Amino acid sequence: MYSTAPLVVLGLGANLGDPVGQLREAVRRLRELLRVEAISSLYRTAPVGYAEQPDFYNLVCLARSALEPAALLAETQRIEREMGRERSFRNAPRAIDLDILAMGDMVVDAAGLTLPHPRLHERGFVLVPLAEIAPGWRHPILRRTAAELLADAGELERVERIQAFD
Ligand code: PH2
Ligand code: MG
Ligand code: MG
Repeated sequence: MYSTAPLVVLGLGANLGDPVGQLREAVRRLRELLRVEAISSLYRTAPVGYAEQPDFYNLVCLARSALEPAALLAETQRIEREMGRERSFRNAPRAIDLDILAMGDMVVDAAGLTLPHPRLHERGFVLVPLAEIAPGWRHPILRRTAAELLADAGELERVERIQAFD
């Protein structure tokens, strides 16, 4: 048992419909599920991977949860489903995407969930908001902080801060 529930890092993204409204609704639902401790600013970001799609709106959320990784994944997938997420192809546009990026210093390699997220250190839409709210957060495998990962990441996609989220 943890005396304090592990720190969960969640990445949220949307680029269909009313992306900002959907991010607000997703955060509202996350607050029912776990103890949200910090939310980054809202960012508008160029799509990574499949480029022929609208810009994304992204943010990162820090929370505490005693749920096991598989249980938390089931809950985040339920929220995605309830919010009308349709799964088509990898990196496709989406109404809402809730990614578990890390849970404490857990290292998990299971079907459907890899922790920490294998590409988080390459993505501006994760590193910029994460370094904003938790510059000293340390990657459980790379042992580098969010600020160090951002400084070392080289050229990243366009990431534009829009506004404080709440
Ligand atoms: N999510 C992806 C693929 N590409 N690009 C940006 N800018 N933001 C995202 O959230 C994102 C992406 C897969 O989930
Ligand atoms: Mg994603
Ligand atoms: Mg996802």
